[in-house]
Amino acid sequence: MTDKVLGVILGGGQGSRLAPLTQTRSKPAVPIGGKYRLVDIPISNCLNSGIHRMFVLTQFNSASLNKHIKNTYHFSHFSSAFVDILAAEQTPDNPTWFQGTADAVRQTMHHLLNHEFEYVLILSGDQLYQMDFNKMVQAHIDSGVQITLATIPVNGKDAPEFGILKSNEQNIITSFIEKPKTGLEDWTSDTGPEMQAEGRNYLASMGIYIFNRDLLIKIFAENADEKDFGKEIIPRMLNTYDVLSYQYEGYWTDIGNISSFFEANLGLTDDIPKFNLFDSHHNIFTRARMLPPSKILGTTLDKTMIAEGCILQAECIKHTVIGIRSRIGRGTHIESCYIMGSDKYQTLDEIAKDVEAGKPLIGIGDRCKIVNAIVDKNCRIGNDVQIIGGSHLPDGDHSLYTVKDGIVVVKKGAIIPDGTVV
Ligand code: ADQ
Ligand code: ADP
Repeated sequence: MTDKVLGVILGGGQGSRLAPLTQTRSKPAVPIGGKYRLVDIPISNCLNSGIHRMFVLTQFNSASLNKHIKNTYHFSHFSSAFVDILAAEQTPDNPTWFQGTADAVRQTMHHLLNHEFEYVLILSGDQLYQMDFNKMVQAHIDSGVQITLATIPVNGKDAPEFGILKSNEQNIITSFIEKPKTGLEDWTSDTGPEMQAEGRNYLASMGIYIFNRDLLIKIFAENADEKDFGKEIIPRMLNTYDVLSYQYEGYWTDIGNISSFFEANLGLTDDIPKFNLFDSHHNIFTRARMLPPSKILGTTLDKTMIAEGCILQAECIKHTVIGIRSRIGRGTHIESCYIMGSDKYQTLDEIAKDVEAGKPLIGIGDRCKIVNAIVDKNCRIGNDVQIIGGSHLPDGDHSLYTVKDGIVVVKKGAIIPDGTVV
């Protein structure tokens, strides 16, 4: 059945809500969980569900995204599987970038139609979840509809962030409103006793859609000005077609901004994380790197996930995700951080030269204290540096770091001199 499905992953608009992590890379390439990239999540969900053909639509085509996809997703010559990136391209008909989610699919439709498929599964690139799409495709086919929307119960605080809908007893959507700012009380649904007990009384769109191929072609031909699925296409389709609500109740979170990205990463260190990387039925795939095991010298570790190839001499690391090839010096304390790691090790020669020139080495130096921070890749943090995020810090963008919601984000490749205090 999933042979008939083509996956389309919306890799992101400008990614401004994830800046500065998206300053030099496209959103799907943002590193998550110490060794993965955001795009690995929807791709892994597709592969685990038997959907082996997919496109990643992205606003700009970064070298790192290409390299990651090319080096990670290899399939047998005898299979039809592929993961291809389609970046916004100028053509005589389309002089502009993608103008929204639907416009991204419309502009790339000629590439999609080169493949045989009956259903297209449209996914967001910035969500953390482990979902079996087989069940959703089966529900779509069984109900005989031409459009299905994955939905999830949410509480009143979160509801204004999402498309909110109501459905009838057959789960056919009767009304839909994109991100309602007022009048929420009219939008409650019967989400079932378990969800209601958690106060989750609103049915939200997960931004995951199945369309029948022919219908999607027709929609794009007839509605050339509609740029967005949530704002335009879905609300209008309800008048003409039956749109099924496929209710999902597993863990799902949108990681569109710095604070949700930070929480999603630190959440991986929980005793039983809601997003479970240790679940062998829902593997998250990524690039296999030939890195040595991590080496730890005298560090006290608690609630910490450490990727491969690290050298840790720190005093203490708590509630933190440490990414590949991280190097952390003696006497350093790290708490509630996501340290992304680096792309390479320095040679002994390079280290000697940097020491002579008084330049901090790649990694984090000695006697530092870093709390509530994201440290992007390839940073050089000197000795005796203090970076303490928290609600006392005002939001703002500085040359080496940005503060958002009290979280300090040290920019990729930043060189933070010895003794700096943030
Ligand atoms: P949002 O997530 O706010 O709401 P949007 O910002 O349009 O919607 O993004 C959806 C996905 O498409 C994201 O992965 C985003 O990165 C990507 N995307 C956005 N613009 C793009 C572009 N120009 N090119 C390529 N990719 C692009 C949507 C729905 C809501 C629903 C939420 C659930 O509109 O109804 O509740 O998703 O998260
Ligand atoms: P990002 O993770 O920030 O998107 P890239 O993916 O572009 O960055 O860079 C990661 C890859 O680039 C690594 O796999 C590494 O092989 C290579 N790379 C980056 N910088 C260097 C460097 N200074 N020396 C060698 N390889 C590098």
